[in-house]
Amino acid sequence: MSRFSFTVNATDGRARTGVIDTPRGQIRTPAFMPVGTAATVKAMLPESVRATGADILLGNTYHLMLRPGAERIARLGGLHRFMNWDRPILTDSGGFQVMSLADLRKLTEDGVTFASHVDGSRHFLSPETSMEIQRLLGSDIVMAFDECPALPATEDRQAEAMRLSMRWAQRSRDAFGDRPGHALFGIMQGGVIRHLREESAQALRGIGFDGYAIGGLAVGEGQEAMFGVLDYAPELLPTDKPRYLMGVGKPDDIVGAVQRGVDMMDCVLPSRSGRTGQAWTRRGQVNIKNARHADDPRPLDESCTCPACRGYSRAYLHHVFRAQEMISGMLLTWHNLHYYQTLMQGLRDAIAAGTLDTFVTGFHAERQQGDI
Ligand code: PRF
Ligand code: ZN
Repeated sequence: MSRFSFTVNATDGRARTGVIDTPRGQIRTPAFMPVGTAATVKAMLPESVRATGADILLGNTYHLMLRPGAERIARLGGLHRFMNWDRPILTDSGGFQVMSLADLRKLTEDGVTFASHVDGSRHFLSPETSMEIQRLLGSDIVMAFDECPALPATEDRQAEAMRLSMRWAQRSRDAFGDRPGHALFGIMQGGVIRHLREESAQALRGIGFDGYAIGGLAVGEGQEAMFGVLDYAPELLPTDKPRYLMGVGKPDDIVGAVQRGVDMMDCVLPSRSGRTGQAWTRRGQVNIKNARHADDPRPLDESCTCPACRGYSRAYLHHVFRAQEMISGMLLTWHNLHYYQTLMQGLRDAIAAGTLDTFVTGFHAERQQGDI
């Protein structure tokens, strides 16, 4: 029996709900993965992240290799022990972050050299070094090393990046080897061009992975174009393996992606926007720094059971944000992650009950009403 497996328990249209079993615990799908880039979900204790309902976190090869270093984390017992999170961790492979964060990048067939955004030091990432770093971290779900071009890009550019990513996917597979209990996910590229997505899916299926990510979306194409790709891309991938949409998204992006057959997602949005005074509720987005909250004794959302909504008024959240108190980021991040996980549970329950359409109609209707 394999120690990493995926079971689909119910489907509703193209949407699926199920469970990924790993040696570190179950991941209920569709799953939202909070981002713990630098071995922390910023402003949250791991037990608090768990209390919001998260089954798995995302970590970043790029950040951790630069600081504090993968060898050091390995010596200290691995990333789970280091950050005190004993459930599953998925790590991104680094290429995407190099392209958005590093300086002096040089891309070749072999890999990418770059200067650290932390201290300017020179580094090299390739399929082989990325697999080694993710092994040292002790990641449960390892991502193949890929290249994701920003959109808009010419068709030639999108084709070239996709084909390089597919050669790198084979090298990632070879370098990963056989590691029982650990999974390797391939990443589909191909931008917004259908025949490139088809070619990419074909290449990945030929190599064979434990799961399949859809990369190269939410990079500037807009929701309509993203949904356009998601109308066919998930079905190009094996039905019996998890499908992971990388770096998505806003609540309505998540709902649309799940409707189209996506099983996993991650995004910095709930945690990052919590620290900039943005809250997400079932009635839409709330900017807590707005003066209209200064005297408001009501919670962010009276139906929310998170600590921020059970114990604090909008007036308090407004005050601590304005005063730049640390509790501001803590409470808003907790609320946002709680909201995201509540949404995921709602989606899972609706798919299981065969009532996803009704759920989605209700989701949009509540948002349409606007904030209280
Ligand atoms: N590839 C990798 N990580 C990613 C992406 C990708 O295409 C994206 C695109 N939204 C986010 N994170 N490796
Ligand atoms: Zn709340």
